[in-house]
Amino acid sequence: MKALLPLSFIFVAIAAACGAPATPSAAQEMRSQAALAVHDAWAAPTPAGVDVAAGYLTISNHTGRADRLLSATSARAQRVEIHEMTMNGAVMQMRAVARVEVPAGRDVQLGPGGMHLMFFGVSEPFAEGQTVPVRLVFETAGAVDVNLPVRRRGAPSHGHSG
Ligand SMILES: [Cu+2]
Repeated sequence: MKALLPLSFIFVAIAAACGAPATPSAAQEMRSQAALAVHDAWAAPTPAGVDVAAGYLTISNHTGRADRLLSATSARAQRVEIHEMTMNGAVMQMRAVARVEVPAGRDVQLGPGGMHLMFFGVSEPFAEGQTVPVRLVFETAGAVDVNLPVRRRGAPSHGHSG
């Protein structure tokens, strides 16, 4: 993703120089259609003394083929797991999943009450206003780096006992 940035700047610079509105060019449009996009990413702030945190994001698969999210890592945590909330009777439980299927042409949401990223070994609490860097590793797309802004949500965040 980072390697694409200079090209974007050039497009914007050219558009600005020509007095044209800075809309995506056809070339950019094609490129984004052939990529895996991550958006609506965020992480919940963590209270002091809590060393686990949850992160959320949506993956849009604009490629023509299915992909899989295999793992995630972050410099802000010792490890990151992909979790899923499930109902066991009336009790909501969480379990780690080995992968997340991302079908072609579909959006897969990791959101509160469903799948999420779980950060373990968070030494410095996630504070509002910070961004948490996360590297997602997909089977086909490879590594995708995203930044999760830390912000609050209306609903209570779920806890973790261990
Ligand atoms: Cu969890």
